[in-house]
Amino acid sequence: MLMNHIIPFFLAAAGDAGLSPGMPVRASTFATGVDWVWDLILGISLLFFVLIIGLMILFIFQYRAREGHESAPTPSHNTRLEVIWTVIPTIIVGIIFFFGFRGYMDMAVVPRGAYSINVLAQRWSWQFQYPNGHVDNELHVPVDRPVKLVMTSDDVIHGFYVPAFRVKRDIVPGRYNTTWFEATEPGEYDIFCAEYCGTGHSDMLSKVIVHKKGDFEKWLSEAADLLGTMTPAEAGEWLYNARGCKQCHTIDGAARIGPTFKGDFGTERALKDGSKVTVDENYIRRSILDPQSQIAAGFEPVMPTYKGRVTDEEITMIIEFLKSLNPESGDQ
Ligand code: HEC
Ligand SMILES: [Cu+2]
Repeated sequence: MLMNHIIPFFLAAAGDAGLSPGMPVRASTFATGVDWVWDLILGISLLFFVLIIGLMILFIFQYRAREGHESAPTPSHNTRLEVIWTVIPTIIVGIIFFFGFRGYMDMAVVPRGAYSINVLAQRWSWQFQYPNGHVDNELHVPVDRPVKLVMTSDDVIHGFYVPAFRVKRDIVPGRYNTTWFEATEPGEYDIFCAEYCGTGHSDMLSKVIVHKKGDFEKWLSEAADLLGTMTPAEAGEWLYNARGCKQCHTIDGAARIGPTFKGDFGTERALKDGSKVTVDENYIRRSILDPQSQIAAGFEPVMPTYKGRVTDEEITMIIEFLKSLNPESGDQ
């Protein structure tokens, strides 16, 4: 009765915007339920706000000190009143708990047969790995199908947050956290990191792309051999963007968290321990696989290792891309 008639009735009455017109679009099966609890709590709060402030203002006038009015002795106890103001809030809190817990359980229990995607969060980018091995920095999903995310972090705590889906879950290093959703509207939606994770936190953005029926499979099979359709340097550039290198490095000459790659290849690099190396293929390879072994002077040792996360072929592509940023190196 409650589930099938009363709630839908109130939702319809509240209209699409609900009580809070500023809410993001609703693009997953969770959105309606979450908004309903939100509106319920907001509605109750508004009701009591108006009631309490209204009575307060009324009483200020009605019971103000006046000539010829003696104040009555204050009653010390009123059992009926105290029972009422204990029982009513308890019922209200119980109702809020009921809906909140129901929604929580819905979100916590992944339906059978959900499509599983691995998520790796690292300072300050996202990597989504699909069942066929393709790794992307954007999350592509099919519409109208439950999608399960198995998420872990490489460094600190991050938070996977898609407002349009009303989905938010912490990602903790050293363990897997899962969440799921079912997108209902094809389109593009924002992904934010919802856990302050350092300098680049506010840049830790990505997108969910919800594909129309049938388009997802097409995208996935094309994406799997995307790199094969490019020149090595182009593929390297794609990897540079997709693997999160650009969150710490630049290709325009400005130093960020790490050195810029503009004009870097073939030059001398001073290391923290006082020695010097030439930025060549082997140095780049070693920087990617074992970044702590040679720290560039003037920088902090914060680069994560990419061991096991990029193939030798991909490293070669990245090297080709970095080479192309210094035409003077004579290695073209
Ligand atoms: C969290 C930030 C961060 C990310 C992400 C990152 N790096 Fe780095 N990188 C650094 C820092 C800081 C240094 C300098 C300190 C050092 O040598 O470890 C560095 C150094 C390097 C160097 C040595 C450059 C030189 O001129 O000495 C190379 C090459 C490199 N990174 C490549 C990459 C590639 C390729 C990726 C992506 C696959 C990447 N980095 C991702 C922070 C990062
Ligand atoms: Cu983060």
